Amino acid sequence: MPLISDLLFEARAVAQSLAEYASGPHIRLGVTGLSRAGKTVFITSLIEHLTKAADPSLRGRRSTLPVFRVHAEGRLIGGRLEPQPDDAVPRFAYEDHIAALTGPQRQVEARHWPQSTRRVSELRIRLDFEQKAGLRPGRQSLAIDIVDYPGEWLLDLPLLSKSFAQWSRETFIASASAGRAALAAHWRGFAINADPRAKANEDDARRAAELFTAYLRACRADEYSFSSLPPGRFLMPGDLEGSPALTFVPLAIEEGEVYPPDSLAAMMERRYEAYKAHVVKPFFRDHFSRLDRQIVLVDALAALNAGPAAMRDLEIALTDVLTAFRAGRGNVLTNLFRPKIDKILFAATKADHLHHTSHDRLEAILRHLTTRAIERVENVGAEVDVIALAAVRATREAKVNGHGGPALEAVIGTPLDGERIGDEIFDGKTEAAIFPGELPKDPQAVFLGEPLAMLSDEIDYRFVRFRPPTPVRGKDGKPFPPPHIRLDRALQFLLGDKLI
Ligand SMILES: Nc1nc2c(ncn2[C@@H]2O[C@H](COP(=O)(O)OP(=O)(O)OP(=O)(O)O)[C@@H](O)[C@H]2O)c(=O)[nH]1
Ligand SMILES: [Mg+2]
Repeated sequence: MPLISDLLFEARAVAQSLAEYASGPHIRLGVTGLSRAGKTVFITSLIEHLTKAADPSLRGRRSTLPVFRVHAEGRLIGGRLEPQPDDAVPRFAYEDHIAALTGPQRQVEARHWPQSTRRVSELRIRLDFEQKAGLRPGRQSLAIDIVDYPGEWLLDLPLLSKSFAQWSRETFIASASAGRAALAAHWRGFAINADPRAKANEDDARRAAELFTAYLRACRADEYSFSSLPPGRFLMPGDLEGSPALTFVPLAIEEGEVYPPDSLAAMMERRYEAYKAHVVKPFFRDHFSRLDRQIVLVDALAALNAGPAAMRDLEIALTDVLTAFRAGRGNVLTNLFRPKIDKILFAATKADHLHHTSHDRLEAILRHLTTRAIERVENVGAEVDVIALAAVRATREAKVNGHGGPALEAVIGTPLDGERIGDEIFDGKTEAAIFPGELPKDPQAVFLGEPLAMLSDEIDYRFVRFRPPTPVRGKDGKPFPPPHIRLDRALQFLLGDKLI
């Protein structure tokens, strides 16, 4: 039987749809990805390009979105921000983020990447455009609601169909894998000694949750870069920071066994079920179910750098993500929400760390991952594509003479303060030529053998983080939209068919 809260949601959803219908054509675009994947930078750059693409003061510059047809065909009249329709959701802080990326005028040294974000946010942009001749001619407009939400929350969906015992068992098995066992040792040591039948005690529960969260956090660190680490709120708590809703851990219990109501096992199970009912479900119902299009940003370079175990884990995470998109199409969640997403783009971000000769290879690696994930999920029910992009290009390319050897393909940028290669430590002010090395031709190679850093004998793979590019400003001091790689292709896939 549907819950009253679900019925209320239905009623609200109908009212919302009517309101949206009244405001003309619109689309809800979800932007997600695990922490640091590049969501904030992507949305900021996208808005910067869409609001300035047709700006008359920037006319005369070569189009920076040649593959985005509505713009390339000269039909884009303009893009402007509008108040978003959801008063209860924080607004995406676009102005703060673009100010961070460019820095104040004449203070280019102040430019920096935007702050990490921790919760859902939203922004509406309206595009005015000329319809294509032959169709209903004349001016048209499309409202695009962009929703930024943590990918960690998406990976919680499989929990809804798992009992506490089943989730516990799977979490223990995953934590015993070769890549994770050492990171899990502390928590497992504690968990093995915890008696599920013992009387529940809040101090023990809190201590166990701290150890479990420390294990998840260690798995996420750069050198391991694991992706599949539910429950999502343990790493990305949003509004639940410090809340007792996050004080539960998996326990070594038997499926079907009954534990006394005041036992540790019963308390943990209650909290696990509460997490599903009061955290996971509302997120899917209130945010996810309303999306029309989705881009999933993936920091594939971080996983490549960390090695095959991280790549295999990324594949599991992508499979779970795809399962979420398919949800409602004939499984337990049918009553909860019906996703309407008809296009999903998986995007490997930060492609500017690589020379362009490797961009297609990065795309091929992500395609390989998603194809395998799609095979497992079967029938995603949406068109899926894959891209390698840089929303903000922080490097340029050059050939640099090797010492006596052939010229090497390098990328040039300003490494962040404190980044290092070997003994060299960068100061955040000086440009450097970095030889990123080539990605392997065969995408399968990255799932086997050594971390990418060891794949190439001739050049070792080098990965440093760069500062944002120095902004170029027009005569009026306004910064031009930042350089990018394939952002226009992403826009065409996600929005192109709504702008003809
Ligand atoms: N070179 C380069 N670096 C990027 C790009 N996009 C993101 N980054 C780097 O990745 C970091 C994280 O980007 P964000 O956009 O903040 O990532 P996020 O997914 O919003 O991260 P959270 O808010 O922490 O979940 C930035 O601080 C940059 O260092 C890009 O296009 N090029
Ligand atoms: Mg962010």
